Amino acid sequence: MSKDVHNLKEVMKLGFVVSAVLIKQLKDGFQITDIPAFLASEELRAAVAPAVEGITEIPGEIADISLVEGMELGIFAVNEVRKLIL
Ligand SMILES: [Ca+2]
Ligand SMILES: [Ca+2]
Repeated sequence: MSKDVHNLKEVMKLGFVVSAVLIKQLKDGFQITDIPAFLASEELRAAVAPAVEGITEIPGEIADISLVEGMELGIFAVNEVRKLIL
């Protein structure tokens, strides 16, 4: 059975969550309190564990990525970017 891309997706998700939390905190400029607020972010905390778990399988996932999986990741990325912008 071919590997899926869920570990890759979870790492991408973490990247998008980090961006979203940073944007939220830095929208009104940088204050020192942004750092603890960033670290305390529930959304960020929820995204870290799945991203770290199985991270070593990502090269294998990338190596046997299928067309459908590529499209799935593309759609996922577009949706996440849209969330960042809107
Ligand atoms: Ca994972
Ligand atoms: Ca701020």
